[in-house]
Amino acid sequence: MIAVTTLDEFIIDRQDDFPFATGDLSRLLRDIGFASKIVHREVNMAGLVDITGAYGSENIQGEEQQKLDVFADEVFIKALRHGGEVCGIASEEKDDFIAFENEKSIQGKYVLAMDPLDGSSNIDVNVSIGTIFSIYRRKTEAGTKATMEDFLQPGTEQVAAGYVLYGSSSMLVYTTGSGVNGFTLDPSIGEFCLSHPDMKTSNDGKIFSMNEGNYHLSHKGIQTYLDKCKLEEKTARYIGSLVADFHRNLIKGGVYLYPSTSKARNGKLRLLYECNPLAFIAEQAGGKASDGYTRTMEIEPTELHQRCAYYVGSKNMVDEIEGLLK
Ligand code: AHM
Ligand code: MG
Repeated sequence: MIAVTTLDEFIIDRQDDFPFATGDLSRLLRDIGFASKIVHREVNMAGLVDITGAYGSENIQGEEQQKLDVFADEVFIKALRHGGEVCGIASEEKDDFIAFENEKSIQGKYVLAMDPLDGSSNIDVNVSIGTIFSIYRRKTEAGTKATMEDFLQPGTEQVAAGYVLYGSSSMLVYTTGSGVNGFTLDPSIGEFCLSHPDMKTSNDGKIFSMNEGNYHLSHKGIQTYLDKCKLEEKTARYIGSLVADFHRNLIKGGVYLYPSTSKARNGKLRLLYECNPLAFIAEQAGGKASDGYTRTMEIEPTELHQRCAYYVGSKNMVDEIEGLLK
């Protein structure tokens, strides 16, 4: 028999790294692992059952919601409400945050921000999609309802963050601030198994990932950077699914760019649900994340669905972009 470390075993082993840990964070991470297995199952059935396609409603950003977005949102909320470790959830799919009122959850020490299914425009065409999550310690007293103050914390306050990639195989990657570890789902036993221990990204990379349809709408500095990448014969890779683009670049070395444009002054991606969690992972793997001027995790959020320009990946590549934006 081959020795494998499952996600649950790993989380329990790591709990001993935190003195005075009560196990709540460990339980929360396990709840996320469980919920993502259900989403994985559904994503894999997407072509078979009547679940693909539009759900017929729009979310707060005015984007059409897909059925699987709604499904994933509900699965995570249910699992976390049941778990009782978080007192509230902010989701990219919901206009406002949810403050749990049940007896157990109101005592929860944490809040969670998530994009339950990122890249959902890719669902119908069988391209990888993902879940992104970010966990903060609450600011308000346990036993009271969560408030906006609990969610509007800078990324530096994250206690854990991660993503699940539903791709050629499904993977869960997370950090609690002491390195990054990746787990691949073995569907035959229904367990995430440690496959990528202590993930590190290289300081330089060959890959640049941007929707170049936005080239002419972007800052001169970004245009210069893209031109330079081409002159240096770097590799262009853009899936249009942030989790998948980020994951590839993390492993192979590269940079992902979603700049502000003349049409979208703050870019497209959301600080709380997408940028901060992946910034935490990038930094923990030795990379960097920035809006071109400020370290992503130091941006003070003022609203839940705040957007920001985003450059993330290999450190020297992000440094170079920052230099060109000056
Ligand atoms: P979503 O949260 O509505 O799915 O949007 C986020 C996605 C990212 O996954 C992806 O990197 C980006 O939007 C692609 O945007 P564009 O189509 O403008 O290139
Ligand atoms: Mg998204």
